[in-house]
Amino acid sequence: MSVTLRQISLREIQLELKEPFRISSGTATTRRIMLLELVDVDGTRAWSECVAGEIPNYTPETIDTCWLAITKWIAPALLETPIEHPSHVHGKLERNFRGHQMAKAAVEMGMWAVESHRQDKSLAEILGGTRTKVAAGVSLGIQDNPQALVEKATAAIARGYQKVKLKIMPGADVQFVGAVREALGKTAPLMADANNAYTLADIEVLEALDKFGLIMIEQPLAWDDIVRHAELQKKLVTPICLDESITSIDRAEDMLTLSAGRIINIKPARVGGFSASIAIHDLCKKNNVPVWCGGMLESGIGRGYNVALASLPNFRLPGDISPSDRYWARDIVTPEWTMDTDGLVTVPRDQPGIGTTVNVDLVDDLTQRHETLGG
Ligand code: OSB
Ligand code: MG
Repeated sequence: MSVTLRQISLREIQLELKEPFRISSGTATTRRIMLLELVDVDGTRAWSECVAGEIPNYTPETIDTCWLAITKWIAPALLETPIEHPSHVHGKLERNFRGHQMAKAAVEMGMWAVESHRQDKSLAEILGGTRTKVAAGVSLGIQDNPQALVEKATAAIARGYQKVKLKIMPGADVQFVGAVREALGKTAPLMADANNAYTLADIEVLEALDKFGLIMIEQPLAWDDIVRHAELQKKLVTPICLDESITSIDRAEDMLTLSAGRIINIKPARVGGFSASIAIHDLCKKNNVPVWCGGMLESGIGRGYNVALASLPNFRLPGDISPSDRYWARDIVTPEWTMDTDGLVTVPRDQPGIGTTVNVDLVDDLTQRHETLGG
């Protein structure tokens, strides 16, 4: 059964976060989110989300570069072109077209959702996902002082989150993580994420963090580095988890070859979509390296894609898949994403696509710009 896209509509909505989210490279307050609506020649439709931020502080992409890449290159390459299966989209988009993974992923993942509707099977099922529930963690932004972070982390554990990720940067690291470890005790499931804030010259700080028994330290060094992470991993007991550096299956292979990390955070958008995510998942599974699903402060649409992906068997650690009310006063889907008191999010396995319904009227109200490609 092949898919042929007839139309791709792009919109930008703005959605205000309940509280600012600060990482070492910048602060998000109102998210500018690109949503896509894909329509195939038979009229099957699916919504998808492009997760790129407003400024290029995570990867080089932004919502504006994605808008350009989709309208100028990606949509023209796919519209009216029969595609045998969504797993073929990634290869087609990689050929002679460098980078722009988040832009490519927004369309590729949308095509998986179209396929899921065409087959009337859940997205989780067509991806090969086996779980009925996925474990959720929370990612806590950098706070003004250690006590504020302790309060947030304590509340997160009480709420049921199975993992608490503490964002760190120079000046908000050892004291902050130490205070949380002290308050929550030795067994609390804590990790830290530096978003590239350190270099090998900061070894003393990194060795101090190594003493806290963290599940992992995420992306301490440069966003595109593998080699120095390998050097650092030799000096740390704590597993390094790579996020920004893993942009493809090749980079995942490099990490394994060089022992540059022991865990991968898979964000499907960062690697160009679901096919690349599944390839990295399978490679890691074969090498007994756990993966988990990262987040990009998604709306309920992007969250549906993450939940489906996290249902694959080697997603063995809790994902950054918090419920809708962690981020938004009101999400753009009904029902919103919820988490039970054991920190589990239910995978919608009895309906196709993202597994929840888009509030189109609300999306219309929030829309700042709109462009339709194809007929
Ligand atoms: O490094 O994982 C990251 C958000 C924006 C950019 C980078 C990151 C994050 C998060 C958010 O940690 C996690 C979430 O969506 O809850
Ligand atoms: Mg990260």
